[in-house]
Amino acid sequence: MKDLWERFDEDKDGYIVKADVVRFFDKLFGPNQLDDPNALNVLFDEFDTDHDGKLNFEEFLPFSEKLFGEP
Ligand SMILES: [Ca+2]
Ligand SMILES: [Ca+2]
Repeated sequence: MKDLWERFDEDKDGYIVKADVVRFFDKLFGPNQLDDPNALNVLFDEFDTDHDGKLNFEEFLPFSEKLFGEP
């Protein structure tokens, strides 16, 4: 899981921002898979429980569970 976190947080600032998620998906699935920015916003806001616009590791865990179905 820490592994996955590090792949998302490529700039290693300790937070996942939307740009990190977009970059990760581009790498995984090819560019422009997230062509609906609203879908990303909805997904992101659902897990950004303190609404600071970024995901810390605690918020990232349920997020990755939803995406990849693993704890
Ligand atoms: Ca980051
Ligand atoms: Ca947050």
